[in-house]
Amino acid sequence: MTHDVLLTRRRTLVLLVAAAASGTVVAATSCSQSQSEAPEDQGAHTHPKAAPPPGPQRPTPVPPSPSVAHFSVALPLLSALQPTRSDATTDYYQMTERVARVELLPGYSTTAWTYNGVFPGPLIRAKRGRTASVHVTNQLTTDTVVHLHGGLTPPESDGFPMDLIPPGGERDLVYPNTRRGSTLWYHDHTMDHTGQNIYMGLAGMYIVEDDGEAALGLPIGEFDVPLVLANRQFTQTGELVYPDGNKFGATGDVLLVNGAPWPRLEVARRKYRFRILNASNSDSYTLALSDGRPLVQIATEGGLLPSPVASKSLPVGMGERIEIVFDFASYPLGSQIVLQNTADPNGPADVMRFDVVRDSVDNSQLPATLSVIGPLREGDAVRTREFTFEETQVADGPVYAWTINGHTFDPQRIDALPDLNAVEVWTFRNIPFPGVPFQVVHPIHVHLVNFLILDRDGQPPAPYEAGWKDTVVVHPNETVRVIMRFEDYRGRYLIHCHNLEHEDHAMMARFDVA
Ligand SMILES: [Cu+2]
Repeated sequence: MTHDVLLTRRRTLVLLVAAAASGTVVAATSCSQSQSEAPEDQGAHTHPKAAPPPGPQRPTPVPPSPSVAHFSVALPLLSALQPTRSDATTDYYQMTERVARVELLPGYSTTAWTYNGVFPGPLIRAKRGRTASVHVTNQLTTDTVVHLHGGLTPPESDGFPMDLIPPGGERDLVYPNTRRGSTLWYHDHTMDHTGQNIYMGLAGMYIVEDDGEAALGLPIGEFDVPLVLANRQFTQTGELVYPDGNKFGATGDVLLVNGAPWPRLEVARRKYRFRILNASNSDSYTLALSDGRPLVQIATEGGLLPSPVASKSLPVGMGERIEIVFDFASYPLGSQIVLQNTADPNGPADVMRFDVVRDSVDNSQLPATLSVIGPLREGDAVRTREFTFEETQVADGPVYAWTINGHTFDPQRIDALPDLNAVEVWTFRNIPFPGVPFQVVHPIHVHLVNFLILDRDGQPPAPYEAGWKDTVVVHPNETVRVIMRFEDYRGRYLIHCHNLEHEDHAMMARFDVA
């Protein structure tokens, strides 16, 4: 498919969907006062080609998913994908995108679009300083694109939305892994279809292991546990329900952790490291423990914080990763601690449960100093740029669309052109809908770089977000300033909202490193 064809399709989609925007927004106000990204809009099963009736529309309720007893399923542990071969510099991996029947809800078989037949995709444990070369074969009947989220990646492997792997196609993706240890993820990034492709299963965690980090003595092996959070909606027969045409965001009433609903993990009385990824399309979470004890965060998207930060609750927006170390040593055997989401407007909601079942020797450490965040000062910046994120009328018609600086995405248009090695300050502003209480957050993801938050509405970032990041949640009416250096690669990259349905409805912009 050519760029022009895609562009035409994109414009058509924007026009058709945006035509419903004002009615949909008004409808949303009547049923949600929340600032969460979960408007009661799941009923938008209507195909975007169907013209909506004028005026406010009541969203059609979606039937609930099959019920599952919470904590009845053991947490699936993600096994690491083994390289098919290795040489002096590179580890080679094979990934096949294919349809698979997977058991997500106990007793149900679900059709998923997978990497290598598993949901989420296989865990890749890469090594800092060693290249990972991933050979992707697309056996699906739809185009795909693979993006390594958080990677310092050359442009030809970064997964620009037009770099399609067609059905039957193959592509080699090269990830140099030169940046320090961190928890990344790979996921689909196909023009207009990222939301559906990820919802159907095309996402997985990617850890960059770092010898420097290993020297700290943090929990390793079975005590270093990836947790991939993603909510989904299911039919009564257990199939995934993707709300095609819903530009506000695909949500769901089942929270999966590593592909299992509200699971439980049996733990020993010792320290664990948990790497938490919010892979949900459109929902942010605020994590807290049921007994009120603080969570100790050690890392953001770009690796370790300067020192551990204890917080009663920790937000994790779409696309973001946080890492925590939690010590179960002080709990008696038999204790059960629930990890909750307190961002749920209906009250604390379950995420998963930790069951303390055994004693264990613990030789791991949680050092008071974890890392040095390289200085990057506002005075180093050679340029500032502003990006506004809003649903607004686009220039070429009486329609509303998700926009950045008033524009929908055009892959041919370069919206920013930083120089290689330049330091810049970028300002992100979330401009709310005028005159309605219903508002949304925009988690803003910048490809290629890691950035530091300078301030939120003029205030310094909270300690738990004072580290290297690649995605930052910008709340309604909020202004967030970030600073970063454009290193290593010239070429074509992206900045976009990581509400996947905002992204698919054109809330993206291209920047090139000159
Ligand atoms: Cu957004």
